[in-house]
Amino acid sequence: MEDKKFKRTTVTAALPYANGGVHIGHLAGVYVPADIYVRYLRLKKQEVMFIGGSDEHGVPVTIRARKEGITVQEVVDRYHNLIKKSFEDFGISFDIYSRTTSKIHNKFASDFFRTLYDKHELVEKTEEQFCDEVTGEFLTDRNIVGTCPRCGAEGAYGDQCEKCGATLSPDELINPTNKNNPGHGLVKKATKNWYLPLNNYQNWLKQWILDEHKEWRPNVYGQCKSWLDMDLQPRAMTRDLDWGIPVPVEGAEGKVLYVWFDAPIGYISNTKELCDAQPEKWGPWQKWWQDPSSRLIHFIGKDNIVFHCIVFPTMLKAHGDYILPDNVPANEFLNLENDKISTSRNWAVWLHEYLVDFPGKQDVLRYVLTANAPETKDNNFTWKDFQDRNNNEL
Ligand code: B3M
Ligand code: ZN
Repeated sequence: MEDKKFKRTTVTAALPYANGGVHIGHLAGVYVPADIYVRYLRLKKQEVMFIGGSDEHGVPVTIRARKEGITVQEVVDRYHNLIKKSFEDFGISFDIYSRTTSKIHNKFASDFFRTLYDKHELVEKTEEQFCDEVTGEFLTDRNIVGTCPRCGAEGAYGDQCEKCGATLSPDELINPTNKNNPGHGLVKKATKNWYLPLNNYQNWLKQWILDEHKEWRPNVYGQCKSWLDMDLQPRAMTRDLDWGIPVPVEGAEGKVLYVWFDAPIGYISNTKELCDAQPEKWGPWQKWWQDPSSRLIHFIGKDNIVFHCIVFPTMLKAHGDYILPDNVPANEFLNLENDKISTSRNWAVWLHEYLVDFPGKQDVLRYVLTANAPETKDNNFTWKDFQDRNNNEL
């Protein structure tokens, strides 16, 4: 991954949701490979910045708050601090690890939205959306559950059935109801939101990815291709929620920026935070995001491909001042003892617990997760394999 036309590399690692700790699946898929790459560039004396941070908006943190009976702010404070500390103790060498509830980020994301809005790059649309019949709150796809129309499983989400993997829309669910208030019925109400017209960028995306980035990993390229072979639809960049960054437009009271709009901008605002704090070391933030001699690389898990390869680049392109990712290495998933890792089922090896149970053994975990990295297919972590590799290989 080297090229004479680039002078420096801007490396991002997906921002974990601050709704729980970080587990071995996150580490193997994103943070360990990103850290290895960054350390390699530093050893080669290349100019590099490694950006991380917590994703503190979105539905997952609000669900966690309801579950634990605490405020959303308490949730994000708790998990941001936990994640930040465990990355530090584990040795993921971020140059900055900040958060999307920061003031800098709030303003940055808000200004970014306003720029797209002022350039008429966003389309205003009023649509019918599901809301709770009793409380009147609008529900995101994730907060709607019902019976899966494909496999008949109960508890399928409005966007996906976890049992059979089908992609769904809330309209397809049988007996849809509010996930957080299971007794409540749903009704539809009209609401205005602002959409990013991905359809207008489809030809450009096809050329940029399918023609100009054939070197991307097959899993990434393949997923992009299957998206781009269909007709892209405008995607709402605002939501009727009370947790998030307010939409900076008149007539948008009670609406916030879509989490997938604000979170990737977090990479940029975190860069700005670092550059503002140490200008002599890092220079202006624009150097890392707007200078064509900077190479942008996003390390992510496979479930984030569409957002980093299609949605965020379209935002950057529509804005007009930004470079685009040169590569988006995405890994497959790591299973634990042959079962899918799951935060909600608490089936995971949590980094903060590992650090307590195996003091001083950071490198053993790094080694095992690297030797067994889920690069081309889903892989499996077992304690037996961990033990064998430690005893026979290290
Ligand atoms: N927080 C999803 C995830 O943790 C999301 C990534 C944001 S990266 C800008 O998988
Ligand atoms: Zn199903």
